[in-house]
Amino acid sequence: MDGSAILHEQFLDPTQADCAFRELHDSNRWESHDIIVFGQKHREPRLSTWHADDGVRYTYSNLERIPVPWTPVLLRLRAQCEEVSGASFNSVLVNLYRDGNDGVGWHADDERENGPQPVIASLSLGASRRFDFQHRSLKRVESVQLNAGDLVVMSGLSQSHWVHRIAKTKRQVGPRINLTFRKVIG
Ligand SMILES: O=C(O)CCC(=O)C(=O)O
Ligand SMILES: [Mn+2]
Repeated sequence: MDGSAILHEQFLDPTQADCAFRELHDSNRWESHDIIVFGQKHREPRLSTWHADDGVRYTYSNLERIPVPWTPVLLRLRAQCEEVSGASFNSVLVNLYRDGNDGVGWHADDERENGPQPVIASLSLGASRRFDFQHRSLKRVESVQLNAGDLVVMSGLSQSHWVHRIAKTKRQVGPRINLTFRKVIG
């Protein structure tokens, strides 16, 4: 891949992944938001929260996210992701895909606030879902199954040359949480 996406399978062992999932699932104050895609307003098909250091702002799909405070579990996961990636992160978007009707369409994390070649650490908890990448010009698609505890670290040109998605699925799937740690610039 021109741009890099490195998969660390079972970055969290099953017990750690399960604890983090349950803690976030039960105690996070999940928010539901409207986004604007191709000029049309939609309810985002997932719940989420945005956590950031002081003064960090982030807007995607015309939605400006208001940060809520970090929690101990999020700070612990941030430190672990910083250690393995060698990057530093000032924010995390936490997403809850309640079932197969939730997903996120083709997009790249290429908003100005992410900077030109962002390092993004994406940690999966809960149910397994398929993560697809599509090359913007070659249209080639590559897919990987993300299981609880798996970490994908995207860097380099991965956001400028590729888009990615979590497709909705008719399969019976339980809830999945994904955390994308980012370094947002003001
Ligand atoms: O849920 C995932 O694995 C990806 C989420 C994502 O791409 C995003 O929130 O920008
Ligand atoms: Mn993304």
